[in-house]
Amino acid sequence: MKSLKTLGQFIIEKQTDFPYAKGELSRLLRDIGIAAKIVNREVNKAGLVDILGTVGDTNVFGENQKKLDVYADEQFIAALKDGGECCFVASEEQEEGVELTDTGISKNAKYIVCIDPLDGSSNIEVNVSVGTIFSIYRRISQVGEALTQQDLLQTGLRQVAAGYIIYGSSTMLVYTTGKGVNGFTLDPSIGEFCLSHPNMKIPQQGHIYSVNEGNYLKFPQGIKNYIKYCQEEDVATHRPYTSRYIGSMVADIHRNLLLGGVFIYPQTALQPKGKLRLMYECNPIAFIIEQAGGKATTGTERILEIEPEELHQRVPAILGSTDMVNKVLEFLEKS
Ligand code: P6P
Repeated sequence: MKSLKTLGQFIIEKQTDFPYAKGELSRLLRDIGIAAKIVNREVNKAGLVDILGTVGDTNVFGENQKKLDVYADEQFIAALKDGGECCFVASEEQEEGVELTDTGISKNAKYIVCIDPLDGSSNIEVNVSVGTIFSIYRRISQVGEALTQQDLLQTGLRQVAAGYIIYGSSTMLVYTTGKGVNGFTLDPSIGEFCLSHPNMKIPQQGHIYSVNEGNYLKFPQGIKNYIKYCQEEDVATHRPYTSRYIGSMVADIHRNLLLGGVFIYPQTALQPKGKLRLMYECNPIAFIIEQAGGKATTGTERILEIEPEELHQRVPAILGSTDMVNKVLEFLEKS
């Protein structure tokens, strides 16, 4: 009988990876896992009108019905506040971010969390997998000092941990602390995330390309040429390239991580910086992909090396199997 290893046990076991750690990062990851279970419960109920009602209604408990992404944002912020290890949360749902140091137990907290609490939430009403993406930094300023822009706008290389939760046919938490990528599947019968995908590695080559081809006419010529290459390659080598695009970044990335593939959200004429956010979509996913042996670039620079200029900035993204990302770069360079 294979032994069951829960997320909590795994985090404690891996604490030795950080000789100076005093357990704060372990507790922070635990807090994220707790919020993920709470959000998972509500995401799985979404659509059951008699329980959740629609936005603006009051639910059976008489509470005003919130949009699920607002609900998720509140749950993650509450869990981070109660856990006491996080001093600031930058969230897709919060224009300015939330400082937690004024709440007693967090005043000595040294971690900053950037989070997209429910990415792809527009897919909920059509029952498509959605996700949470998180990125963790250590504050640069001293505990007790005021937080600075330097604390909040660190390059992706300075992440101490990053991960995502995918609320799909099963709910999984996938994360890295820079020592590889591990995946945990929620076992609802015991309410625990259990290690199901140890040491995840993305295949060097794949045959899945993920891009919103509805934007094709607005793509840079190199991206258009790459898409045509995938289709022609199909005929020449009879190795079918498959276009798979869910419109939920976590779901597309998770599939490509397991099977191999490349996810592309380039700049377009209408979105010159692309659509995806650097701090809480591209940096954490880039950390995961690189730790799994893949590559993550904007098309001109490594995503993890970008010097952020503002909390919600957008960047173009080409992420996934190294050979496929390099092929996209080849077409971009040629054009
Ligand atoms: P489009 C969801 O809104 C999201 O931020 C990502 O999860 C997803 O990959 C992307 O946008 C989809 O964008 O323009 O293709 O609908």
